[in-house]
Amino acid sequence: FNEDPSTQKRFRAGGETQAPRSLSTRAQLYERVFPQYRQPVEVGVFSLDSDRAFFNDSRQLRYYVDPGNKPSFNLRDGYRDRFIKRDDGVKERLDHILRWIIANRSKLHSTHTSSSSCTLGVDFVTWRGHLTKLLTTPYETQEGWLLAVSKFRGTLYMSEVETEAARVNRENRTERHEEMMYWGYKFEQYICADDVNGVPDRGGVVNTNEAFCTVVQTRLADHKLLFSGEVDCRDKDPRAPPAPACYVELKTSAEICTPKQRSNFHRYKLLKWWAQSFLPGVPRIVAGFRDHDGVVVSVETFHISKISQLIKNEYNCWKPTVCMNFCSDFLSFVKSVVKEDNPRVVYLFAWDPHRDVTYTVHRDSQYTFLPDWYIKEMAS
Ligand code: 0WD
Ligand code: CA
Repeated sequence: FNEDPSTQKRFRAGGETQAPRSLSTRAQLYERVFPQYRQPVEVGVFSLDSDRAFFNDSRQLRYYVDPGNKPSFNLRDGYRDRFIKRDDGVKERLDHILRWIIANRSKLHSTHTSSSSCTLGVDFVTWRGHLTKLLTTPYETQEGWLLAVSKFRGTLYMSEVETEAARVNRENRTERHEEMMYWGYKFEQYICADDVNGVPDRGGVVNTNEAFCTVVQTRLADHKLLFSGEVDCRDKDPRAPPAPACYVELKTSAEICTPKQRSNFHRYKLLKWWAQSFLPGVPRIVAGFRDHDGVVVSVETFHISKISQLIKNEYNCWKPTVCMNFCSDFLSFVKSVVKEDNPRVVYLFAWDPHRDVTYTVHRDSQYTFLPDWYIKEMAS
């Protein structure tokens, strides 16, 4: 925390407290022992169907079918005629997770809280993707973020707000970029079967509304976390370990031809891949390396537990401990700032590369994100 007392603010909410004004993101400040990160436990799952409707079950779970090392996948196939793209202008915020919480409230109470019956028994509720952004922040030089936080019945809900820059990028993507975003989903279709004994249907429609999500509970230092993340597929062997250890993350990336490309892959891409899968305890990533024409030239498996070894030869490379300590300190910062328990009040945490994290407070504004149906349901 920035300890300059001249810039500290005082808050009046449930007693007087002093909260720091900002948080540094300089990597060196977070080089200390790895914080406690409890083995993530899957506490539930949910599915979103082809119309983006929520189901409290695993109907969208798919099964991994080994493609071998040198498959012939054309990722461009179907882009024009067999692709239904989710409208990414629609902001769903935490809604699907909140639906899951309502459907599974009793489960959360009985297994994870001992006393108070009106709280969820967790400090933070968020998407895994938001935590991934926090983990990579000390090394990020391109894109900033905005995270809206509201406290409701003792739990801090954290939901991303699209930055102005991200909106401009989204609304001005090139045709090439639009198509390349499809390639990752097409790769999933080549690898995944809908049924445990089935085979992938490469002639089917790719519909990015469909999703299978795991809900996990864990603890980072003294922060109890409940978050959800989308899972691509699972090991189809019934003897595979229980979730999340049976899950497989699928990725595509440009083929690596030069030492410079290999170094960039280690320094930038593996950081994001590691952070995303480490958080929910997904143990492996299967990556398809593709050429400029969207043809997969090789497939490689990355074990999350081996990634930190793999990158150690890179000069000035990222460190998992920095990512986790920064995230832990950010969550402490949020706890110290967000004092008013009121779903209509949003504390907006903002970060731009080469800057500190700062925040502003908003009452009954465009940023309020906890829906009335959730507030009502929790009150009953
Ligand atoms: O509206 C938003 N700003 C967001 C919505 C941001 C983050 C997530 N979401 C929602 C989406 O509904 C999606 O179903 O959360 C779900 C995924 O959550 P997550 O697992 O926390 O997100 P993340 O780890 O960033 O992404 C996991 C996968 C991606 O796979 P790759 O391999 O590309 O990392 O979820 C997909 C994508 O396949 N995905 C999305 N799908 C639909 N809409 C989105 C999105 N906005 N973001 C990622
Ligand atoms: Ca993926």
